Amino acid sequence: MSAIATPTALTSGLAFLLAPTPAEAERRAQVVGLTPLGGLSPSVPADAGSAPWLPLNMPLLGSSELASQLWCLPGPVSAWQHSTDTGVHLHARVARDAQFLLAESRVDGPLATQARHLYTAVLGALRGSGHPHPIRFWNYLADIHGTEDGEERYRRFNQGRREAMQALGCAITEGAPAACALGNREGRLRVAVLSGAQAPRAIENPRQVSAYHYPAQYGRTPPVFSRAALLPLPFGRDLLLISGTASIVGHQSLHEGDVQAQTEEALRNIEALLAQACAGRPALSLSELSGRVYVRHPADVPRVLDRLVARGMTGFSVLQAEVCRRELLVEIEAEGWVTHAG
Ligand code: 3EB
Repeated sequence: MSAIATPTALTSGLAFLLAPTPAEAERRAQVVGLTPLGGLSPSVPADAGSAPWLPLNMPLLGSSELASQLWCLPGPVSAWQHSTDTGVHLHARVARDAQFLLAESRVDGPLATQARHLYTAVLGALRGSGHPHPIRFWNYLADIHGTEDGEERYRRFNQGRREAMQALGCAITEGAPAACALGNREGRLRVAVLSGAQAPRAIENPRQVSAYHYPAQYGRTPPVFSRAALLPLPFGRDLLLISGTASIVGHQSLHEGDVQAQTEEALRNIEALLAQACAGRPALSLSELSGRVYVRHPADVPRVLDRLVARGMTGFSVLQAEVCRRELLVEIEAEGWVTHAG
């Protein structure tokens, strides 16, 4: 018996594939009869494939085996592209139950303005589609610790994002989508979003202050994201999308300078989210997750991998990126399948 009454499940299922390259991911989707919606990859060659792919523009530190993530659905998809007069390029693929949309800022100018225009365009496009509810955002910006208008660029991004979400009537506290935000090496602000006809269940971490309630010491405008999103799917299992998770307890960064302790703390945070997501259902363990680990310093990779492997976490690819607080050395994002009680 399914314990979930609301939100309503997608009817056709949503899945993701992990593969070494975008082209290989699309090939594997075809082999199993799934239609590509769109994906993320450390780099995206010109002959990547047909789906929209977001280039992470960050070095891969280790195996490429699982580095390209492709979201897929059974059944047909349609595609559209559009450029707005505020310099936002949108590229989407739409299926019956879900939509994957890439947005790229193609203008210079203040990051807060770019973020506001980009989120306004994205949320406007979602609203006009049959898939108005954002489930999961991926955010990538260059020079994340740089200063602009007297404030760190990540904080300027937070301002633009929140202004747009608020103006368009999106949830900016409880019910916000899951997300990550990382610093990469390329100039353009790039965002991907997975959206659906139904809002997912937003999950918070009892060990952490909700990010949308962070005090002003982390910026005048708090970030807008939930710690995880649980998306009801058919066939007896739901998709858990865990936001970027770091060594933060309460609202404070812990274990400054100790990457192994930071990794352990991030894993405790993920375990707390698994407990929330699986309450009343079969437990899900760290070893059943896949995802990405963002490491600030390449030299730290062996120490991070040591902690992951100790927990049986072999489904992760490791990338070099700047996590949004300077003292944070590692951030982990993950996906997993929560089975219904049975
Ligand atoms: C944190 O917990 C670490 O701004 O969208 C994680 C996930 C982080 C998402 C975002 C930021 C974001 O605050 C940083």
